[in-house]
Amino acid sequence: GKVNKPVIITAVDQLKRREAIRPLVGIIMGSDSDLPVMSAACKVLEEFGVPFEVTIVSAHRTPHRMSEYAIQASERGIKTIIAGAGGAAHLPGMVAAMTALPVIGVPVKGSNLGGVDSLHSIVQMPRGVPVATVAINNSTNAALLAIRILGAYDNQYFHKMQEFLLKQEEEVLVKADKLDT
Ligand code: RP5
Repeated sequence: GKVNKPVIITAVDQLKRREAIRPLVGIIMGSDSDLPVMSAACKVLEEFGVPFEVTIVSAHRTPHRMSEYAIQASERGIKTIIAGAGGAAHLPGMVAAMTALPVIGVPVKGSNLGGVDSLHSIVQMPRGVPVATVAINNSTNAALLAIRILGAYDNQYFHKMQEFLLKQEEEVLVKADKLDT
């Protein structure tokens, strides 16, 4: 009889539906359990008005989706990839191995080893394949770094980053002032 083949929706099929966004930053993560940590990066990119996409790509559970994503990211106009993963956090490194785009890794804190496992998995890359690694669970900094990368060739983002830094400094000075009085 006729066997129904499973419909495989590939990462690129899925993302093509969102083509209108023309994302510059791709946020990927190993599992939906990483979303609470990675959503801070989405928030920052939203605030800076950077078009981005976000999806789940797992190095271990969806290796084919991962290679497809990494290989096609640059052709789709992505300029920087932020990859979050916990535990045996191979996603950022494997994606960096398959694209010439800059990859920023976010070590996600799991339950047993406090995120040091993820940190070491992401930061200890071999010579030749760098991953820019931020602090454990600090996807905010991953987004800020991605915006700095965009800002190096796009004045719009460079100026927004300058404004952000001034505002941040001002906020701390106001706090210091309050404490002093
Ligand atoms: C990694 O394993 C994911 O990035 C996640 O941080 C961790 C646990 O994943 P789940 O078992 O919660 O799906 O692949």
